[in-house]
Amino acid sequence: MQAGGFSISVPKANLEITALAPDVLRLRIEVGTQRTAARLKLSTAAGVFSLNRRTGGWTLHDAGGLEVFRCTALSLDKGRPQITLQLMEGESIFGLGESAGPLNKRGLIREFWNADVLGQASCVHPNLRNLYVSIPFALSLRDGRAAGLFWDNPTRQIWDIGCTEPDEFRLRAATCVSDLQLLSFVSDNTGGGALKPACADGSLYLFLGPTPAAVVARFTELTGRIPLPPRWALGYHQSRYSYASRAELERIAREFRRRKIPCDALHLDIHHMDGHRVFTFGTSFPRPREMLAKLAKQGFKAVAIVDPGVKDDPKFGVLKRGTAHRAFVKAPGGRRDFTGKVWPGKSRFPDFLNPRAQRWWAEEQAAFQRLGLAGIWNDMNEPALFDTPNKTLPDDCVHGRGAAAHSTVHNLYGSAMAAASRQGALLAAPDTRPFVLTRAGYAGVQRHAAVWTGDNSSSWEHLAESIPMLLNLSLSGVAFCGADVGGFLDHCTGELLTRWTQLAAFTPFFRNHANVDSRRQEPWSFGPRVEARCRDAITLRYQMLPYLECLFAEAHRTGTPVMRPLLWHHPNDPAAVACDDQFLLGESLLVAPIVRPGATARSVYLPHGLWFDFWSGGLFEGGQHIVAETVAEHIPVFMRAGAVFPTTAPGQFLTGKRDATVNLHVWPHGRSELTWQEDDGESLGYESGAVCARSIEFADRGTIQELTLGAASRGFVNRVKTWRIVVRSASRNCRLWVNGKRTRANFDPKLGVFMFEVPNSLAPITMRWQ
Ligand code: MIG
Repeated sequence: MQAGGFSISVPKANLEITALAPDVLRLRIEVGTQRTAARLKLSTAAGVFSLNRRTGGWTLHDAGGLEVFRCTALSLDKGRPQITLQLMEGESIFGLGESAGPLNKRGLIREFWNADVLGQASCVHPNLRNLYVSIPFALSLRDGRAAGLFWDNPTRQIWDIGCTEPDEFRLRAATCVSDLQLLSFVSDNTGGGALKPACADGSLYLFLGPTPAAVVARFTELTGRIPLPPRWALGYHQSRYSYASRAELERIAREFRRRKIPCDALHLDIHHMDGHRVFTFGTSFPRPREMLAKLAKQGFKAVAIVDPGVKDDPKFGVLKRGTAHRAFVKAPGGRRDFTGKVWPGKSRFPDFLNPRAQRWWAEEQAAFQRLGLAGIWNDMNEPALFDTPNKTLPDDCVHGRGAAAHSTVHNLYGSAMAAASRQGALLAAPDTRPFVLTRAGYAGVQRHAAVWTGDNSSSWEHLAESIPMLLNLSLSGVAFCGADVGGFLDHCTGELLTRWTQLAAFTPFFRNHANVDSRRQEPWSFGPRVEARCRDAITLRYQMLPYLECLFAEAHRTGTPVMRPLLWHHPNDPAAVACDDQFLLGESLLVAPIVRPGATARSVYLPHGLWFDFWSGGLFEGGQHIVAETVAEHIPVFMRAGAVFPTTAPGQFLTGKRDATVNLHVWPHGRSELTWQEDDGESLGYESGAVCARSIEFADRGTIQELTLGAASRGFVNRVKTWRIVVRSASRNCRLWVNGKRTRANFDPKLGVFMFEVPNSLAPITMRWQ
C-alpha cells in the first residue's frame, strides 16, 4: 500500500498522521494552530484511524472493526504534549524497556528518565518509577490481540498506566522534539526493513499487530535489531568490582580452568585504571598487553569498564585531546566545558550527541582496545554524577554546539556512548564483531550494545524480579540482556548463587558480578557442592550453545526475543499471559526458576499442549498448573512436545575449534520448526550472507515421525560433519529411512532414546522412522 496521511490542528497543536505501512501509523504532534484541509479518516489495509478535530481525540480500529486504541484527549499544555488513552477491559501493558515490578505494567506509574538508581535509592524497589534505560514502548494485549505504541520522544516522559484512573493511560512528555536535528547516531539504523528508522523526533507510532511478534517486528524495524554478538559473548562471564591486580585476575583465570568451570570472559572493573583515568591501566596491572595475550591463550576474553567522565587533569592525554576536539558537554551558557564529580574526581563529559566527539572517542577507545581487549563495558552513562543536585548533568548543559539542552537529550546519552563504543571497537578490529555492554540506553540501544540491569542485590526478591525485568527488556527490542548473577549489592549465599546461576544459564547475557564490599561470589566461593551445581548449570549453557546461536540469529533477523514471556507464543491463554515467574527460551524450552530459599517444589503453569520434564522425561498435559518437585542440582525446566533442541559437546570456552558433531534432540508427540544458523561466530561476514542457514522441521504423525533439514544456504562452509539425532522418550527401536534409504539406528532402553547419526550435507536431508 502507498503511504497516506493528513495534517490537522487540534487544541494548540498541529497533528500530522501518516500511514507508514498498513499496520504502522505515525503521529507527529507539533506546536501551532495552522489550519489545513482536514480529512478526518485514514484507512489502510489493516485499519482505520479517525480523528475528532475538536478534542484531538482519535480512534484506531483494525480491519475487522475492533477498536484497538481510543485516545480521548490529545493536547499541548505549555508545550508539553499529553495523550490520554482508554484502557480497555482485560487489557494488559507490557514492554517499557527496563522497569522494576511486575511484567504487566497496568496499574503503575512509570517514568522515562535514565538514572543511576543506586545514586538515588538504596536499592531497586518494585515501585521505583525509572531505572537506567528508557524505552517508551508499550505492547498492549487484550483477548489475545496485540497492538503497540512507541512514543519516540527522548525527553522526560511520565506514563500513568491506569494508576490514577483505572481505565486511563495518560502519557506526558516534557516537550515536543520535532525540530531536533542533531541526532545523527540514531539514524544509522540496521533494522533493514521498509520503514524509515526512528530518530527520536517526537513521533508517536501505533502498531496494529495483531500478534506480539508482529508488533515487535515493526518496533524493531524502526529502532533496529541486535547485531550478532561474537560467539564467546554467549558464554559465561565472570566479573567483580574489582579484580584489582594482574595477579588476582590471573588467579581467577587459573581457577576456572583448574576447576573445569567453563568461562569465556573476565571483566575489569574500575580498579584497573590509573587513578580512574579512562583508557588507562594502573601500576597494579603491569604490562597489560602481555597479560591480555596470556589470558587469550587460556581462552579468556577481557572486557574493560569505560565510564564517560574524563579526569580534569591538564596533563592527561585523553583530556587534552578531547579539549582540542571541542568534544565535551558545555556548561549552561555554552561557553565553558561543564565539570562535575565522578570516580576520577573533577571530570568533563564527552558530548556523545556530537558526531565529531563520537569519532574522537572511538579513536581513543580503539587505541586502548588494541592492547588486546575484546569488549567494552559502558557504566555510569546515564550519565551519573556525584555532586549535582539531580545526580546527572544539569538540565541546561549544552550539547551539539548549542543545538540541545541536556534535559532534551538526557535519555539519549547512554545509547550515544554505546554507539561511539561500537564504532571504537570496529576501528580497532574492523572485521570482528564488537562486544559492548551498557547500563544506560534509549529505544534502539540494542543496535550498539547488550544491556545489563545495573545494581541489583543479592536477595531472593531481586532474583525473582530479574525475570519480568529481562522479559520486558526483551519485548522492547533488547534481546541481548541479563542481570548480575548472584546479585551485585549485599552478600550472596551458596543457595542463592546456585539458584541464580541455574536461572541465568537460560538468559541471553550470563555474567556473575558483585560489589566491592560484597563477599566473594565466584562459583567456588561457597564450597564444593555449590561449585558442582554452578558448574553443571554453566556446562549446560555451553551444551545448548547451538540452540542459543539459532535464537540470536532469529533475534537479529526478526527482532524476536531470545528470552520470551509465555504470552509470546500463547497470547490467547490468560494464565500464560499472567505468568511472570517463568519464561521461554525460544519456543520450546520452558524455564520455571526456583526463587525461594529452601524450596524443593513450585507451581508451574504449562501452556496448552504437551510438555516433557527436561530432566526426568515425564510427560505432562498443558493448560494447567502442576506442582514441579525439584532438587538442589537443577531447577524445573520443560520441553515442548515436538521440539528439536540442538546441543553440542561443551568446551571450557567458545573461541577456536568446535566439535564437528551436533546433537538434535527430538521430543515426540508434536511438531516444530527451527531455523538453524551457523556462522564463523566472530567476523561481520554474516552481514553479507556468510552464514549456513536451513530449516529444521519435525513432525510426529502418530505412527511415523519425520525430521527434515532443508537445503542449506552456502554462504559459510559449515563445521557440522555429523548430525546425531537423539529421539527422546522412545520405547523401542524403529525402522529408519534417511533420504529414502533404510538405515540402522540404536535404541538405548535405559535412557529411553532412539539414536542415529547422519553425515551432513548441504542438500536437504529427510529422516523418517516408524
Ligand atoms: O558507582 O564500577 O553498576 O556494575 O561495579 C558504582 C563500579 C559504579 C556501578 C555499576 C557496577 C560497577 C560499579 N559501578
